[in-house]
Amino acid sequence: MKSILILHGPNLNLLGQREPEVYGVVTLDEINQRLVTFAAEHGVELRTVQSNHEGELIDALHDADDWADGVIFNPGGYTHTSVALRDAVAAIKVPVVEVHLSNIHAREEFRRQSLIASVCAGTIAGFGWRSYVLGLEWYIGKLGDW
Ligand code: CA2
Repeated sequence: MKSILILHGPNLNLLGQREPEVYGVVTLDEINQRLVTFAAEHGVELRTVQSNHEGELIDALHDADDWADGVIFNPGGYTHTSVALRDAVAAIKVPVVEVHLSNIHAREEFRRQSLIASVCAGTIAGFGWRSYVLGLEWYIGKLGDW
């Protein structure tokens, strides 16, 4: 069975509780449940991790290189600041898809730059929790070779 890591960065544990106009009303647990169900329907095992700590996110990326067939990563605010996370993504062999709930290109100037994007297989932004589903669909197609 193929395995994918869903990696959520800082503050995403607050989803559904604050700023629903920007990030929606669905909680992180609900998003994870929906993704696990969708993946299982396609014969893919998911592991989900959320951390507010840069080093823990780096460790999760390094670990994923040993067991995962793909990573879907929302680096949160670190998207725009973290050379260390960029280096971690660049250092692993497993492909990483960057996802964002909001359309970072339609927001403040400082969110328009991603330090992560150029070392990822691709980026999906602006589709709420469905950004993660679109990332999964890419892996499911790729891993199933269609
Ligand atoms: O749109 C995204 O997914 C972001 O990665 C979310 C980050 C933001 O810094 C990025 O620019 C874009 C922020 C995540 C914070 O999530 C919250 C959720 C509820 C309440 C407050 C913050």
